[in-house]
Amino acid sequence: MATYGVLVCLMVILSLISFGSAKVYTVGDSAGWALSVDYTTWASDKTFKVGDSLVFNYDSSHTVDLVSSGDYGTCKVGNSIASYNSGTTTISLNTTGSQYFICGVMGHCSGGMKLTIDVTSDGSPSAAPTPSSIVADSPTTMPLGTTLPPPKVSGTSNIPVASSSQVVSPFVAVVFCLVALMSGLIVG
Ligand SMILES: [Cu+2]
Repeated sequence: MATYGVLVCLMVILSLISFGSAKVYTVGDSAGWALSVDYTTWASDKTFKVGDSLVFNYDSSHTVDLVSSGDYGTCKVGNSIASYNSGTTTISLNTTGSQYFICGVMGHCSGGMKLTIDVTSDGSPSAAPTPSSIVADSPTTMPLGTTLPPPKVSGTSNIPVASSSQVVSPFVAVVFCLVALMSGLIVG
């Protein structure tokens, strides 16, 4: 009986953990890495963290060049730190700080093919100040709906149940599951 509850809890925990960890961002979404895309706008609503990655999709008329801040500002080509032209380039974000990408084809950077992102450390709550509607809704999708225990179980009323933080939510769910299991409330 209780085995089913344990399995459900483990699945919920694993899905929440994977949801809250590394993300893969396709630069420009379906438009890819191309002229006529505003990458400042594209990046403006995203929070990049260490462990995330960028995927550039582009045709053979473009390249992806990792450049310095100065070369980014002046759209200087031919001085890149690294340059890619395979058509599909995945950049792993391994360090915090700003990163600068331009297209190395003359005129394309000034034509808009330039992207800068700010990479923050993984697990930094202050990096995601905006309310997260997706994460806040996830617990309601648990297949436990009707058997979900009330917040106040075994004197754990100090758990920040209503937190909107992307970092805290999975943790709360994990604690919920553990508390529920230990209390024998989830019996499948
Ligand atoms: Cu280009």
